[in-house]
Amino acid sequence: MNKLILGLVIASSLNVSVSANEKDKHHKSNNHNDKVMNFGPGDSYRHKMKIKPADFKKVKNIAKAADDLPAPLTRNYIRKVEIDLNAVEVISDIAKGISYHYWTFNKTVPGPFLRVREGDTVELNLHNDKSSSHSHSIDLHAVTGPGGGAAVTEVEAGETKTLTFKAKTAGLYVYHCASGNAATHIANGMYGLILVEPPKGLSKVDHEYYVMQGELYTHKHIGKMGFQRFDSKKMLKEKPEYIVFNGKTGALVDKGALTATVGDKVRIFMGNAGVSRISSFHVIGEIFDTVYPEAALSNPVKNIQTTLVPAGGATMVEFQVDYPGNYVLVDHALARIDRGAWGILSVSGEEDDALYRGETEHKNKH
Ligand SMILES: [Cu+2]
Repeated sequence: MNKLILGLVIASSLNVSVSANEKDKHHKSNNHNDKVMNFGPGDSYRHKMKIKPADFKKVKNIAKAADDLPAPLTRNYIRKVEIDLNAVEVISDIAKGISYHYWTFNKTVPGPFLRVREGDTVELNLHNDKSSSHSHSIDLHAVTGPGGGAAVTEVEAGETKTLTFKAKTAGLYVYHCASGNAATHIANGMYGLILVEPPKGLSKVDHEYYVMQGELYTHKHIGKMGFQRFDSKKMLKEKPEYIVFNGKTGALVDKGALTATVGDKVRIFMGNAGVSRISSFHVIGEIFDTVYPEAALSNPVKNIQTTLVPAGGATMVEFQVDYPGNYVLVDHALARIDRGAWGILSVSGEEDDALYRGETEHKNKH
């Protein structure tokens, strides 16, 4: 395949036109006089939005709750599943006093956890809210076909389109907006996970949780108060100001913490939206009994400390909790916890001295 054809195929799979008209339509507020080149298909990363925060809906808490996901499927047959997703741009807080123009599926980051069975036919209706400043689309990594669905779901503000696909392969997959510039749409919050359960389902556990790592590229440095604009140059340099679990700093702390009781089996569906950083997922004070590397459900491995989650990938981890206390979920590239990449699993129950105990020097003298 020559270079030109390859470029067009990529552009069409991202469902973005390379024509000047189309670019103008999607990026009315961009400054196209800048002569800086970029080499990707479709719209430029040089995204200079000038929005009025007052024009968008406010969302009090952008974070998707870690326990907000559908229960395991109980049926043993395939069926047609209908899913409605809304692309909605909102204003919400990265941290107290630091607000941002998030682009979302259904007003949370990550978007809804989708759960279907291998062999199901999925009819996905994507609606773009009339207030949106951009067109949006969806690419589900569970889909086999051009753009993972993005080629048929590019929706302008106020529009709805339907993608029908067969969930042919069990696994845990990332979905995200793929409208040009795709990295920009992901960085602004348009991502989530879809689980395609194998025919026999997953093993029974006491708790399932939904966690996704993502990055925020704000124009001012981390901690700067006030409304923060998206900074496309920082994104190109792969230098996020915030790296967070479930959309914002502190999303999985205090009331957002994951919970369990000693003896419980816990499963975490963990995805990484990126757009740049690979996550080294770890729970401090725990060993994963079972990890499904890169979320390949057929190839579990045992007794893992830290597992990689690629940008645009996922993993599934399972472990029994044996001792009460707070266990910290992290990206073990640990400087990132200061950018927000951490959460808490709070375990209640009986202490087991044989498993873990602390003794002070004072105690030892008696
Ligand atoms: Cu989008």
